[in-house]
Amino acid sequence: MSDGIILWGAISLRALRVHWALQELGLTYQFRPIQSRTGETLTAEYSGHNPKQKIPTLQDGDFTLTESPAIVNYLFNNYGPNSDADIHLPQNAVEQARADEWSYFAMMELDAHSLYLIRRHKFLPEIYGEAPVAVASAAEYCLKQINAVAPAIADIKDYIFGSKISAADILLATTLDFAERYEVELPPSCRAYRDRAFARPAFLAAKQRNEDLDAN
Ligand SMILES: N[C@@H](CCC(=O)N[C@@H](CS)C(=O)NCC(=O)O)C(=O)O
Repeated sequence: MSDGIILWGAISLRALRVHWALQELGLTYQFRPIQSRTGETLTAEYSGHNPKQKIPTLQDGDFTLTESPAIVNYLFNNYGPNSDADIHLPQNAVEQARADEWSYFAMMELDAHSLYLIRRHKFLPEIYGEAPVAVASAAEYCLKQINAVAPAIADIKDYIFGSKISAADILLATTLDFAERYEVELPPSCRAYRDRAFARPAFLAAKQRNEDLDAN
């Protein structure tokens, strides 16, 4: 018996990515507003859904999926083709490759290599320990990577594929915002791109739901 779509994960930027995809697609979903570092990801029930004990996790009927970029792409690819949503799905191998290039850049070069390290060792030292040299190096690396793509982002008219937002835009815009939160200064083109994406009604609805701890 399917319960429809259930999203586990509140407050976190990575859960916000999934809320945003769901809102862009106009999908109805239940929300389990559990947070990291509260013990809520450690329960037997949640560990059964996500043994990594992290948020977000998506349940779609009997299908359970973790990793925010995988979830965002699944939602676009599974529900996008038959929806009225104003979104872009890659139309051929070249477009898919371009989407992958931006997505892996955001997830690997920014999120995993540098931003998560800054997050853990500068903003959560009581849990992960202080590592000032690693933090400074990660911030420098992150800024170098962002500056390298700033001209390409300046050439983006609205979104990566034109006037319609794609899954890759959700990953890129949220990760650029992540960088600014962690004190990596965004070039003007990146800030403008992030601000444009974050002004979308679907983003604003997603942000509100991500922060609604009384929800279900
Ligand atoms: N690669 C994962 C990372 C998930 C992740 O690290 N989530 C954080 C919140 S943003 C978390 O659950 N942290 C709790 C912990 O590390 O114990 C994704 O993108 O979904």
